[in-house]
Amino acid sequence: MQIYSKFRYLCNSIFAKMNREDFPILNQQINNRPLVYLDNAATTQRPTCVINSLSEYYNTINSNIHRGVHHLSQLATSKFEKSREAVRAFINAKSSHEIVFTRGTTDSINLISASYGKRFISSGDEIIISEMEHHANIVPWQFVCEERGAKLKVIPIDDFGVLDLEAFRQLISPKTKMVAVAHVSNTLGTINPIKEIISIAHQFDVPVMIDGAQAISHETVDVQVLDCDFYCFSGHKMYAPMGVGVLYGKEKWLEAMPPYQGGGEMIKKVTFEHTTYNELPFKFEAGTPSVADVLGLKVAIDYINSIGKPAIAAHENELLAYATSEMLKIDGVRVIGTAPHKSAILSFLLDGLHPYDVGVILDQLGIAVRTGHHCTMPLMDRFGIPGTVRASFAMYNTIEEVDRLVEAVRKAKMMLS
Ligand code: C6P
Repeated sequence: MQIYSKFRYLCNSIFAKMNREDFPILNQQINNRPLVYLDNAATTQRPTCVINSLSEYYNTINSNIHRGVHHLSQLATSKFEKSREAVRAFINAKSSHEIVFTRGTTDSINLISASYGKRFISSGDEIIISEMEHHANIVPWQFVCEERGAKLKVIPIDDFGVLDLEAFRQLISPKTKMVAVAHVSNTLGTINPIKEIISIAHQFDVPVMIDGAQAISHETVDVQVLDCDFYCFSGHKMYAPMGVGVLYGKEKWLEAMPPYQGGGEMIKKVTFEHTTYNELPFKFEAGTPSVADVLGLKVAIDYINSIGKPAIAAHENELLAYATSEMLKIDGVRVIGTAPHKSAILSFLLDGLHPYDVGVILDQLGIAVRTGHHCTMPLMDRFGIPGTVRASFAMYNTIEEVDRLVEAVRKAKMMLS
């Protein structure tokens, strides 16, 4: 508390409490204690307006889209396309044709890697990722490498969890056909210098795909300013329903890439001899999408905009700074991920204790954190650790909850040592 004035503490609490009222799930007891939900990097909770939008859709609109002349189908279609426009504006894409709805980040990256790989990657080519990538931004590229005879190259990181840009400059070459990196690391919280990475890659005419899963609810994302070629994210990490994600792609790439899946909606004309494909973005949206979730995504975007991303980020940064300084006061705590530019993620270990055991005690005390490798096994190998305990913050978390976390970690240490 010394470095946090009472005034800042109070302001932080008021901001979180105003938001908390919108999230009914937070108002419950887990193991006889008020829930402290600090697993927001895995999935955020949904505000009432998003939850209500789902039942409203099924109660009053439910219909398939782009198919019917009847009223409900037209209503659903028009709302679906309004969501696309809301996403376009949210990330400032040039055109709504560049917004493809998917099931989530994993689905978006698989779409890009399979489709781009088929058209643009051949034997001897190279794909660059980083040492801090989530499995969703490793394995799909390994598939491509295996299929096309290409090679995966990895940008190393330093002990703070910062990308080695010099090493990146050395890795990129005329053989490079794609650079795919996270905007924010889900395990370390590092905010990567993606604008610089994109600019370096573009000097070699190499496109860049950004995995924005952990950035989208914290960072202001402007795909035109970034000049990224692809940007992927999931709705469920930004207060929207599970089951919807976004792939942004520059029109020139999406036009040049072949469809990912075949089926209804992605075609223009089908005969047994030959099929032609629909225009963007429908070429990449085969089959019936999760309409209710897509509509819910717009409600979540409106909700975030009504609070303001900069205000949300400022609040979370305050929580992160406070949590980090309080946690480091505990003997034997080691923070994994100490980059100067970090988002709302605090990964740590307690000397000699397995993260899983710590997580179980925290759960008994009503605190939800994630433990383990966080789908970043190569990163765990880099640090020579089995996993971490990860607390991740959102707009509704309070300083008091950080105090509860720190107190619980002290208790876990006492019980397990
Ligand atoms: N990370 C976490 O607890 P999906 O599952 O498709 O919505 O998102 C995958 C994904 C891709 N990239 C990054 C950087 C991510 O953090 C995630 C999801 C969650 O860290 C669940 S493993």
